[in-house]
Amino acid sequence: MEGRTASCSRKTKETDITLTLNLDGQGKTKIDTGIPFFDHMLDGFARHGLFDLEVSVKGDLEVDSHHTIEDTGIVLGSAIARALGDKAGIRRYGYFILPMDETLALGAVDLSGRPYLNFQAEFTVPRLGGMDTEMVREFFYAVSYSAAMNLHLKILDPGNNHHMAEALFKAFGKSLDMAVSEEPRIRDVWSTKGSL
Ligand SMILES: [Mn+2]
Repeated sequence: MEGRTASCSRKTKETDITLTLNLDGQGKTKIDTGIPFFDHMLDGFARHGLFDLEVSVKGDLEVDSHHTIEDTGIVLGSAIARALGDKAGIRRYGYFILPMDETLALGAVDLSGRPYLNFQAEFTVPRLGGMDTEMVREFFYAVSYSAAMNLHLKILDPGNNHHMAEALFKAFGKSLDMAVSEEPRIRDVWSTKGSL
């Protein structure tokens, strides 16, 4: 299936990342970041956004999870921007309220070209598997500025920390899926400025 696809790679002394994203996929994933919990989060994002996502990361996990997760966010944001191109004919805005048992998460996206993250979630454990919970925010911050998107993520009802992290990744996937989807009534870019 043809689709809006981008492949990006990035190599530094801290991480070596290759990533392929198809915005018009079917939720197929092949993810190996070296952090199984982070793989689980990226899988939830792609599977529920109906994106095809392949990610391979060799990061300095002997230090901690920081560089691996932040840099994966940078590369994912770049791939989103590249796959979107000039953003003609897309909805631009997307939102979702995602329940996960007791937990309720809100996601809202504007593919505005202006990076901004509003993140409100308070974790009560320092780590989930091999992923530091403070890296959930850092990941989405990296995605937001790298893709130049306005991203709001908020836990409306807190609960289990695994549920909160997973609900945020899935809410982001569902919101982004709506924002990148095609609006047949719009032929050009949906902005009074004429560009996004
Ligand atoms: Mn889970």
